[in-house]
Amino acid sequence: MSRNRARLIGAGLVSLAMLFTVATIVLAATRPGPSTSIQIVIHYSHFDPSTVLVRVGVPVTFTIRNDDPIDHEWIVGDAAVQQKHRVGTEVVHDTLPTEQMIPAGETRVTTITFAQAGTLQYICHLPGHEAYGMAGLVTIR
Ligand SMILES: [Cu+2]
Repeated sequence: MSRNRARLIGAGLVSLAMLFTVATIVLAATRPGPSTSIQIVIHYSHFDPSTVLVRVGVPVTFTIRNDDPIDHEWIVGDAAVQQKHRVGTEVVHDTLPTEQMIPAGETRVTTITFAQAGTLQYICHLPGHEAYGMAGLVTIR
């Protein structure tokens, strides 16, 4: 390999490395980090956003706004909790911060501290809503 060719390849590798560095910085700047304050908007029977990222042990305040003309609920929990509500007959949930009823056009604010890393779902269990796609995911890190 000629010295010039080797120099060209070297310059190319440096450029590539710089490109990756820039790409990594841009990604880091645009990727949303764990939040302590999250707004979830309900519209057309969907949660927006449908994925949120939070930290273990740090209180997170959720503001859930129902823009629909019908009632919804927001139940956060593991598979067992979701199954209980999926088949359950409990109509009113108003005692747990992780179980909110949000009447049409209203907003509810609740603060939750997630004790363990992992993922939990949030689902509206009013008839047909989960099947329609009214579900989201909390990732706890
Ligand atoms: Cu719903």
